[in-house]
Amino acid sequence: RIGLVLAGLAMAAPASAQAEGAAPAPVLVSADLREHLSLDGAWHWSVDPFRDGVAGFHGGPPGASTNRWADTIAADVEARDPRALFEFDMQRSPITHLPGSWIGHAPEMRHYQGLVWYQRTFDLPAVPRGRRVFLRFGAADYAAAVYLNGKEVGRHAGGFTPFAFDVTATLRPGGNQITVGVDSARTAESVPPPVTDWETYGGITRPVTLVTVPETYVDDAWIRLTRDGRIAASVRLDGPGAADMPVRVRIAELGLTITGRTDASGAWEGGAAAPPALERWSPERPKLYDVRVEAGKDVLPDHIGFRTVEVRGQDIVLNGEPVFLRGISLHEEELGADPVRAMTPAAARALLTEIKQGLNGNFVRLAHYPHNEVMTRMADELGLIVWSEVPVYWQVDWESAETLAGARAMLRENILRDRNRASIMLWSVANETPVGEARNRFLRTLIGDVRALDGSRLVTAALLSRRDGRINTIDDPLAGDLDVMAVNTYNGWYSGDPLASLPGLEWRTELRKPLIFSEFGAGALAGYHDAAANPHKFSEEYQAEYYRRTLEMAAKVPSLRGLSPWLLKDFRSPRRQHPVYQQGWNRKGLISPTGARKQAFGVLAEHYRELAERGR
Ligand code: GCB
Repeated sequence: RIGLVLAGLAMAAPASAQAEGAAPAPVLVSADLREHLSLDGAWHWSVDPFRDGVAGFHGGPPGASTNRWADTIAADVEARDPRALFEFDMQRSPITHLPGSWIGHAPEMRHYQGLVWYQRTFDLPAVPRGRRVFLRFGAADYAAAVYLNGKEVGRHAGGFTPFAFDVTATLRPGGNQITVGVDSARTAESVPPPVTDWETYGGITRPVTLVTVPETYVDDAWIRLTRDGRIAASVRLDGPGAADMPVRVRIAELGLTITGRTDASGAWEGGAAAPPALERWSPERPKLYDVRVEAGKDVLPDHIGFRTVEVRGQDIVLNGEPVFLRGISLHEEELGADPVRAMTPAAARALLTEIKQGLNGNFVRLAHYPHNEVMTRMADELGLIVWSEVPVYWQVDWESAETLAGARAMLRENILRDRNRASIMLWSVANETPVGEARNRFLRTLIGDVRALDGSRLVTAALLSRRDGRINTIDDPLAGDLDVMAVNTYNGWYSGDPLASLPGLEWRTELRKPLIFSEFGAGALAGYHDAAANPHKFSEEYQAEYYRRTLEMAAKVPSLRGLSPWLLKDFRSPRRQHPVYQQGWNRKGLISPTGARKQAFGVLAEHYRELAERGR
């Protein structure tokens, strides 16, 4: 299957592979703030369930009549030869608006998993000498093969991280044609695996842009406040002049300029004492500074907050003060009756404002994969601490080198994309994975990667616990490798415990570390009420009482330093097909798909108001 081929090819070493040459995949950090041409908007699309556009019926290359990416316009050929055979015609295929999952393109696409072709044309003047142009995708779910003017420019696997290809030499002055094959099929080797508890949202779900930079440019820049009070900069240039080039980091508002020179590989590490006037980023005052990284002809602008994060004993410490994380989990799904995972700044603002102002929260768990970059930028701006994770979820193939390579690539792409976001405090490497030797090895490799890429933040993972009567025990050996322990717990929902018994449950662990309840929750269909003393599951009353009792239980756990219940908004999940209560949605949201608040919303908001008043 080509899904395998696409995923296999792209996953082999780096998740992004240039078709020609072995140049490392560009990071293009903060590409969203660079000069770019948006390729969002109208694209043709064509479904290809048997993947005829990538292989002929005996294998081998596709025939001319089925090859959607060739630089041919069916209408032009037909004008010359009216009998020419085409079994597709991208230019006359239906049009949709990207970004957004294909589940919204047409009713018959609702449950489609497989290959879909996209194509559009655009005009461009000649690329000026001394400039480079990258074709960048915010994300395509799951595997993508990208063709420009009939030539393959690269592939990528993994549905939630950005990728870019240098297309300077492939662009032509005037008309250009871009074709993308996106295959949502997941295999036993993919991350996440085929079975999850959320909608796959196949397609091009994040912006497509042409980003223009000078020939030698700042590919990666990481500017942060260290725990010993320095503003540190790690910069990597790319291009013919990258070696031994002067670099400058300027923060005008602080009157700070840090200068240095790259080494032979184009890298530079520098720093300076943080000026006394530096105002630290916090949820209460999410101060961001305009930062410019300058090298040669390139100026990379960014908006960056400065703060420190650490663990002391059982405390999570932000800017030297213990903090309690008053949070909630969130999927990347916009409000509305028919979401297509088209996250805009406005949609992100609406969701995060519900957490910040509605729930009195200071924390969000962005589950279960890297979210759209507009989300982490918005968290920076609004002042919400973020848990960011990769979709190593439930049961992936722990023994597979390909799976591990894919997970590492995603983790790396996520961290490199977002290391400058002050809001992110925790990188999580896994969710509810079954304990075992191969799994422990796999996750320890990821933990090592996080520490190598970003030692300034905390590492966590959402674990499972063991239950024996009233006692819940956290004895997952992985907990010892984490800075912050986290567990998902559903006593009273998936178990038959009477709600009144929940406050009597106890938690045990041998480790002295901060603990977060990274999930707990109960389903409720908004508007379904049951006034009985012992309300029915799926009623708003059951959910509200479940929250009251679970929060009572949580208040007695001495090492608890944060909560991110499951979750803010109902979300689509193909696993949830109860015809009355679910209808294809996981109903554990505190708000309905269209934003109606359920009773439990008020319970959590009140709890968080009290915690905030007590300074927790
Ligand atoms: C979990 C998973 C989450 C599910 C949730 C549920 O533990 O981490 O992805 O959606 O439970 O609703 O069962």
